[in-house]
Amino acid sequence: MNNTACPLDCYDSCEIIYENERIKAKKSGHTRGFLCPHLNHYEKNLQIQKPRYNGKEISMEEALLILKELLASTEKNEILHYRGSGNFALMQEVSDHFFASYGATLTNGSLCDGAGEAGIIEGRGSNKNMPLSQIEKSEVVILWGRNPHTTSSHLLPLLKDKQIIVIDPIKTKIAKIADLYIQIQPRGDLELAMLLSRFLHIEHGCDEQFLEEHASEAEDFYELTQNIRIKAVLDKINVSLGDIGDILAMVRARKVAIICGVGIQKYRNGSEVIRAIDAFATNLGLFGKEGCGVAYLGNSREGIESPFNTKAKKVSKVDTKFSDFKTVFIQGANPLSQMPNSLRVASEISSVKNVIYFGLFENETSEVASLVIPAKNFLHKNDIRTSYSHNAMINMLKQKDSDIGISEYELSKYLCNEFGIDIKSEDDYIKHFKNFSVQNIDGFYYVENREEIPYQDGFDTDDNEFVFLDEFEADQHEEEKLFLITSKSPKSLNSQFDREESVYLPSSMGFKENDLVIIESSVGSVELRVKINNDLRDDCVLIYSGTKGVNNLTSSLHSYEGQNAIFQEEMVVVKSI
Ligand SMILES: Nc1nc2c(c(=O)[nH]1)N[C@H]1C(S)=C(S)[C@@H](COP(=O)(O)OP(=O)(O)OC[C@H]3O[C@@H](n4cnc5c(=O)[nH]c(N)nc54)[C@H](O)[C@@H]3O)O[C@H]1N2
Ligand SMILES: Nc1nc2c(c(=O)[nH]1)N[C@H]1C(S)=C(S)[C@@H](COP(=O)(O)OP(=O)(O)OC[C@H]3O[C@@H](n4cnc5c(=O)[nH]c(N)nc54)[C@H](O)[C@@H]3O)O[C@H]1N2
Ligand code: SF4
Ligand SMILES: [Mo]
Repeated sequence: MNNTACPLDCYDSCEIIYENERIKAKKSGHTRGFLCPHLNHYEKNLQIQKPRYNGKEISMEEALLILKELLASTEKNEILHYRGSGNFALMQEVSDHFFASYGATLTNGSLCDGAGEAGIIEGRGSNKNMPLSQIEKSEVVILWGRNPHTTSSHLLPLLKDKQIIVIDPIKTKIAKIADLYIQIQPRGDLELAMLLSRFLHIEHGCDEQFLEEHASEAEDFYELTQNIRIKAVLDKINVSLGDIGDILAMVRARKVAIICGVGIQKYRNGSEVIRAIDAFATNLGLFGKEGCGVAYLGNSREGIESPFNTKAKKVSKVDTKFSDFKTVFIQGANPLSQMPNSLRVASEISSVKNVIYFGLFENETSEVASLVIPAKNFLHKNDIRTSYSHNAMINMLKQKDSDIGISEYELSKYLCNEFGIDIKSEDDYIKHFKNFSVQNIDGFYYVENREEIPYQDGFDTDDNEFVFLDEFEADQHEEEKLFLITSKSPKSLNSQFDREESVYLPSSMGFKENDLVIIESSVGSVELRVKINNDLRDDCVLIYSGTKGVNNLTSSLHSYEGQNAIFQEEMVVVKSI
């Protein structure tokens, strides 16, 4: 069998055929015969070849023995297991099973979508995603802080022949071909969403029957939207009354898909932003109907029970106090680059006695680890995965043997055996996951019992009604500073692959290509060379995720809801050096 799937943390979760030593896209299904550059060049990336301890190369047997000894010589409450999303497949969690059963500490919270998810759950009672098959049936698509050419290219074929609205401070590729583009001021989305609901109400455009059945508090929410001073707010966020009129004219009485990304929720009030967008969708009556809905990052585990023991003490993965631990095992993550406030993280990690890195590639974290254990890549191990944008469950069969690295299962099995903890066979776990899927007439496997059209029977809240925001915090930021946008690069997947090295500035700021500048926030600073990008607003600075030093600038505070990182809360200044 030569079928597998891309393992990366990406909306698309593409299906792959491995043939004649080449990675190819599956022609049928949502993958549609093409992959992105990450997978097209995957095997050219240099993986860590051998384990090492204190800088010296050792064998895998020696590495496992040292790992066992480091764990055995640490008090259990001084061991932390920090797992990231370098590989998004389900078997990656098997190491949680060992560490939780052993008595170590795990992490909770999110560096990614947690604020938005919290807002969605507060409003709807659950985070069921609008699947691709429904987006395909829509007539109008609003891409709200989502950059499909970079982060979900398999959406693009579905957008053909639809009316497109883009709301994004950066004039992205999709913005350039949109029917309507709003170059909104960053963090203006909450107020825009509320004003859209307000004007929809004024124009008698709300779906009254839907509101009566599923959202009886809509009138109170309308009153809340009246607290916004229209002219002052529209001027501030750079949206005109004409824009509001145009959006409403395009969406009224149509099948509308609102596709949101993580950009809109990288702020302390991130949950409120998505909840306000959900409220607008509710006023339009977009839930439970064919071709309508809100797509975000759905819960990829919805409807699947974990076979692993993950009951453990947990600490936040956003502001982790690494120095509370003597031994930290880092898997599939590069916290020294990807966590907020990198200088804090570096100083915390420097006081950990044993830093163990279990990953594929060298990076800031492998550099400081005393024990480095190479993982196997997805072609060399069995796994199975789901997605946060569609409902397929895809088996990931091992394609070939390799002498390099160890799989998460083999490493966990070794540790479980050494410490007397029960662990089932790899096959049993994969079968367990498969049991939550069913084959459709199209031949593909899908997670069972997921609603094709979510919320057809009402919302999942206690009384099945949508719960509107009943208060909100108006945006306040330092007017004299610039917005930091830190979104995803086409060349890297966060800190994997070809990482960016520049800061992108509009030419209106007066810097020239290749100038060396220092970017400062109240948290820290970073020096980078300039690239000019006039798709940016005059008040925006873009530094992609994965750029070394970008998180020197970001704060390790949490979002108010959802324990999420807030990568765009800090404002910045740029100075020549
Ligand atoms: N090539 C590539 N693909 C990836 C990744 C990668 O690193 N590289 N990472 C993967 C991961 S982990 C994730 S979570 C997803 C995320 O994928 P997306 O959800 O697309 O996330 P971002 O690129 O962070 O942001 C998307 C858009 O939000 C806009 N934005 C920023 N701030 C605001 C704002 O205040 N308001 C509005 N309206 N828009 C704003 C940005 O300009 C950007 O165009 O992508 C996945 N796919
Ligand atoms: N400034 C800024 N910071 C951000 C973001 C942002 O947009 N801007 N985005 C945030 C988001 S959305 C996310 S999801 C996080 C992601 O942050 P992380 O979860 O830290 O992800 P990566 O940077 O992709 O690092 C993953 C590491 O996983 C390892 N890896 C890959 N495959 C495997 C495998 O099969 N097994 C093992 N054991 N290891 C493997 C690789 O060596 C790689 O270095 O970053 C967050 N940080
Ligand atoms: S689009 Fe996403 S899932 Fe598909 S190959 Fe690229 S990274 Fe993997
Ligand atoms: Mo993410």
